[in-house]
Amino acid sequence: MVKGAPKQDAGDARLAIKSPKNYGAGVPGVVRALEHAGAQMGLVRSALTLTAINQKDGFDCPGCAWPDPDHRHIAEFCENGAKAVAEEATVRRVTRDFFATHSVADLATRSDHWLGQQGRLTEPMLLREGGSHYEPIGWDEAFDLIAGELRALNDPDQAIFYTSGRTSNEAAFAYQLFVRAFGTNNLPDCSNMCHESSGSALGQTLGIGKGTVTLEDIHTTELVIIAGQNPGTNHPRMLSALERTKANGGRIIAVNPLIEAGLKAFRNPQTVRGVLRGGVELADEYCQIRLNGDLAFFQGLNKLLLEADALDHAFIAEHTSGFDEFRAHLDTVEWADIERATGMSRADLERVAEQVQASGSVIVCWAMGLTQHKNSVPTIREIVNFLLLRGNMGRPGAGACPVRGHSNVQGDRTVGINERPPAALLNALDRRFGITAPREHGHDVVAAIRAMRDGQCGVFLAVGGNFVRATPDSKVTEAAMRNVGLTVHVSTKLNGSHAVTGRQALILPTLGRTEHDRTGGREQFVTVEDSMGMVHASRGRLAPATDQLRSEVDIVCSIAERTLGSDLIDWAAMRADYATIRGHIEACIPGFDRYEKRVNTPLGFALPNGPRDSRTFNTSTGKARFTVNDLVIIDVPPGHLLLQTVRSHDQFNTTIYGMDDVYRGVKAGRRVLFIHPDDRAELGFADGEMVDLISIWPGDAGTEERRAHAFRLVDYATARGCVAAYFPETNVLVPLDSVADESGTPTSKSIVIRLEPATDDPVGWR
Ligand SMILES: Nc1nc2c(c(=O)[nH]1)N[C@H]1C(S)=C(S)[C@@H](COP(=O)(O)OP(=O)(O)OC[C@H]3O[C@@H](n4cnc5c(=O)[nH]c(N)nc54)[C@H](O)[C@@H]3O)O[C@H]1N2
Ligand SMILES: Nc1nc2c(c(=O)[nH]1)N[C@H]1C(S)=C(S)[C@@H](COP(=O)(O)OP(=O)(O)OC[C@H]3O[C@@H](n4cnc5c(=O)[nH]c(N)nc54)[C@H](O)[C@@H]3O)O[C@H]1N2
Ligand SMILES: [Mo]
Repeated sequence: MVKGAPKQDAGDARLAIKSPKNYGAGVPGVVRALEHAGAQMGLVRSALTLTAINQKDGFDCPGCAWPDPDHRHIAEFCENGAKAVAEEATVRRVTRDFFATHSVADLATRSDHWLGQQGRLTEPMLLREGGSHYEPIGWDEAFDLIAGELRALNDPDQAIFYTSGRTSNEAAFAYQLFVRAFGTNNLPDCSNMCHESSGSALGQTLGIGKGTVTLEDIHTTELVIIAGQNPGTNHPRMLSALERTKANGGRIIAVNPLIEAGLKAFRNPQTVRGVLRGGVELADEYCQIRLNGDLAFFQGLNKLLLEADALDHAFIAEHTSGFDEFRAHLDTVEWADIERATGMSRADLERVAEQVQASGSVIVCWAMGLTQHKNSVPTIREIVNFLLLRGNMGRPGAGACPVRGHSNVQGDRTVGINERPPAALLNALDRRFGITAPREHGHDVVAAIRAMRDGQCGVFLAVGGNFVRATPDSKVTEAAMRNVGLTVHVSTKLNGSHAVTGRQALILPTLGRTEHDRTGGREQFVTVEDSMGMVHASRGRLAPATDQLRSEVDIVCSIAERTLGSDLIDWAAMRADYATIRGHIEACIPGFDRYEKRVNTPLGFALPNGPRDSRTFNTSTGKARFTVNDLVIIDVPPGHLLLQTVRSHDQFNTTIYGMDDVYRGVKAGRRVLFIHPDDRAELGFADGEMVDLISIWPGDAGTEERRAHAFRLVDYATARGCVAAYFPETNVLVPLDSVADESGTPTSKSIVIRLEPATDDPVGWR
């Protein structure tokens, strides 16, 4: 073990590497999930909990945002959904005694894995200015403290209000209403680090910042291209949908620098075939593209489709604008550049183009592999060009499918969590509540960190998430957070952000998705929107972790009431009955007509989607827009590599469930760097050697270097020149200023690094 590593990370001393798997899910997956659930919840409670997840009128799985099929299997639950539930339904508790024992300084040395393992938060805790430990505080006192600090600010823009995407529609609407009535649009959210690039690109080109397909479209399409996504780990239920695609005769093309087990094959634990016969092959074609090569990939395909005149001319004429400029631009893109950027040959792309031409309907799915680069917005616009060329928009089995992350991240944006709100929303809020919502745009995540760093933030409040760990440039961000007057976290579990605080800090423990919500003495439910725009109800079924917990709606409305009073907005009514909030949403946001009634059906309802429903495009030209996107190839100096930061199979973002990444063959450790054996040999390292990762970034005062210590090299099937390691350990390497053009998303999937033999320096360990 490397000197200075915190004892909780001793797991890395036992790190073992095996061969990666070549299929996803399957029986071992379920067995592992049950083991994990059993350890957290005890076996009886885990069986009950996992059954509760399967009920149509049960709670929405707090795992990912992939939609539920209409006909669920009795026993359908995915391994990682089970882990997410077990993490929340754990019987372990963090009590006031725990905080008396562990100082904040002590907590700051602990890993997120260790912090999460301590269990559920149980009562509000306050860290006083100059204090060393969190102490218990009553709810009323805590609300008064927040209200007092907010009212004492010179300017509402000195407060920042973060949201993570598990928050319900009801809590999110109340929250953004409070923040705007208070006077700011400083509403950064996890989306800024996630699908913001998709929202920007799709908004400009299609007039809606969301995907345009249904689950049925996935089942019936003739071809799905899955680019920059690892569904086997991050959206396991998508594999059952892809199994149906294949059963219906559809084909799958994977575009990914890593060979991912869950894209190659699927062993469905719920079918005899899956258990006994080795499962279904998924990807018919696996394009092992270079990191950041996707803009070139789609431009190459588009050139080939244009050359072959394999176009839907009628669709282009009737429904699109900008085709001629787009076509003229593609003539200037050179094949040599496409081959260099993708690491693929023209012949490889021709094979893909043939399959596209042979397919009457095509869907492109993508996730973080496409959204977290400097040129992510142009890349996704080029995907739109690709779909438009053959009219793959607004008809069965065709369209764009950004696969969202957090279970309600899409719903949060729909109901107003947006630092750049549309005028229509603000006008609607003004009319209904008699407020004057601010028009000036607020801070996104990166701007929020800059504001804190520069001493412009007095109060930081987060509803969910783990801001300090999820964000880039960990050291800069930690210092920024310490520069704030009061930091407040509404959380279910302890995490790294509770240990890196402002001068005063509050932890407010809240109910999770799985728990009964009897706020105001009545049975409450909440609503959420999945990745495909379906809105449905979620009802918790488990007894709350303690009777001290309050719901997010309760906490948000109580803070609002103390801060603003109730003259204009009746916060108490919203808190007493969430249907009141749904009434407000219906009045202010299009598509929620008869909300209360429609959401109380087993499948919920679909929000309107112009491109999908009627080929209507609410863009500047009133049509779907072809765009011109410049191909710029990242300059990786000799001796350097391009690093992407990914999730292991045992984590949900910053929540680390365990230390294994079974599909990639990693056991009992996380500090690994997946590298192509030829790159490793060329750089003069041995397989298994320990290295430091040093990122380089052209800052204002010359090249900045950032170092992450002690990673073990693992030979792996990754594209040449492209390496991978897990986040959040590598967030220290991502420069704050390295963001995607237009969307501002940190470039967590393309960081230029070099390797050095590991130094013994403990700085940088977590
Ligand atoms: N179990 C579990 N489920 C989750 C999460 C979790 O942490 N754990 N997180 C949730 C959240 S918030 C999100 S946003 C999603 C994330 O879901 P994913 O986007 O699948 O997550 P990542 O692990 O970031 O994987 C990125 C994938 O893109 C590939 N990739 C990276 N760069 C490129 C590139 O330049 N081009 C191409 N073509 N491919 C590239 C990587 O090799 C990898 O397969 O999952 C959600 N679901
Ligand atoms: N380098 C790198 N950085 C990344 C990414 C990457 O791929 N690479 N991915 C980015 C992406 S896609 C995302 S979405 C962000 C994620 O950023 P966040 O959403 O901020 O982070 P999470 O780790 O999902 O948040 C976990 C915490 O949420 C709290 N929590 C869980 N459930 C609830 C609940 O029901 N209510 C409340 N109030 N709190 C709850 C728990 O306290 C838990 O510790 O990270 C981003 N950061
Ligand atoms: Mo995400």
